[in-house]
Amino acid sequence: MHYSIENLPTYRLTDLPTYRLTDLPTYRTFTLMAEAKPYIAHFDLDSFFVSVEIINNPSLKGKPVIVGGYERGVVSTCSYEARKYGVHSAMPMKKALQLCPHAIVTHSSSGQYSKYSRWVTEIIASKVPLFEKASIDEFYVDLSGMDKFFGASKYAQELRKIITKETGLPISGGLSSARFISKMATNEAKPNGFLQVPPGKEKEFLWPLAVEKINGVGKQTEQQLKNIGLYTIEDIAKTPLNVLEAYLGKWAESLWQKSQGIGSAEIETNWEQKSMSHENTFDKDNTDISFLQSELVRLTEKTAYALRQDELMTGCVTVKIRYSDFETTSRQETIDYTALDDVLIAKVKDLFNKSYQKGRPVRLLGVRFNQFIPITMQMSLFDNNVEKLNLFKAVDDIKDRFGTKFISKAVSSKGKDSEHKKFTQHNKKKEAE
Ligand code: TTP
Ligand code: MG
Ligand code: MG
Repeated sequence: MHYSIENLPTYRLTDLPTYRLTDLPTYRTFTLMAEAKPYIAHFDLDSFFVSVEIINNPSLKGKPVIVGGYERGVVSTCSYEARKYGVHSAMPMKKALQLCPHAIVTHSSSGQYSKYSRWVTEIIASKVPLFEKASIDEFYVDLSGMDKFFGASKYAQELRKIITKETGLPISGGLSSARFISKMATNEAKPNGFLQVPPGKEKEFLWPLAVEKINGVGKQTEQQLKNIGLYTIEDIAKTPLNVLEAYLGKWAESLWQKSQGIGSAEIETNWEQKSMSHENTFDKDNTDISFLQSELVRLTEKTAYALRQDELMTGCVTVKIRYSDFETTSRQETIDYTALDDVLIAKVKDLFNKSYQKGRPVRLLGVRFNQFIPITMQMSLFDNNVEKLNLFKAVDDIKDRFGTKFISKAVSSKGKDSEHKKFTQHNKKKEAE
């Protein structure tokens, strides 16, 4: 039988027993003989927000496009054409437009990004048994058990093709024995490429690369490393660990290990099941709507605070109501990924209004979030959400110091319309040129 990714049965993660070659008791004996290594693939959509914008407006294809906030905002992402001018994510918009004055600035509702993100997730879930959604546009896939049948590299590449064919989004990928190497391979392969680092070739791939290419090496560490003359990953690998420790402290060991090509091959499989919730049973059963609503706000703020503490956004909200006779209803809806109190409070109130039977005394209310992904700062640009998120985080810091009791928030979106107008004008001018 010829297997191809097209004729595989479709199955869901949850339908399958979880297996992994490394979990099997016989594995250790097997490794001694065959040096079997895990096959971890990493995939990341290319210039994700821009690619979604291009699907909605194909005339943007091939042009320098920036998705970002308004004047005080920053670049969320930009097309590879704009990257040639030095524009990149998180750059102030003003600077980006100085570098690339003819760029087309665009924005969209985060709903589109969440929708496409979920679509890609579903395709991956239907084709592989073990995967992890690592961010809005990024996935780790364990192909260790598969390589015997299909060839892990062929499988990974076919998966990319299917994703692009079905959704229209370009995606790059990397394959190796460790998560961080696969992610770095993806970065090297971008845009629209694939790179395998075969077992045993890890150092060959890593050593010529600049130190800042290692995931987690930020500007500060990069500078520290360069100050002591370490520019490439090979330089790190050839520095004795104790010397590195003297400069970098604790972080030195994992960095040094990475420079040797050693890193985790674990896939987080329970990310789909994770949830956060708060509920409250009242001293006295209650029918007062304004009291119940204020409780919902309190429970939502508490849960959203926990969400932001873990740097997560949620994609699904559940409201639980238990009536005085113990009858319990739960209503759940998927939403665009968010970590914003006001968005979550509105959804929680909406779910409550849809399911509460007026007049019935309530004994307990509960709010639950699940479907988490790491926070993407510049989600949903229309509502100045970066500013809002930063505001909520600032309030969170005060809560950390003084406790949650004394704090309440006020959110303003002042100035949004005039800034919107300015950028619409910027684009109009560009189109006319
Ligand atoms: P990335 O995968 O980091 O970047 P990208 O997909 O735009 O480009 P590529 O992967 O080809 O290098 O982020 C995914 C999306 O997350 C991105 O399209 C927009 C959003 N994002 C922000 O809003 N702010 C940021 O600072 C970053 C890095 C990403
Ligand atoms: Mg991406
Ligand atoms: Mg990404």
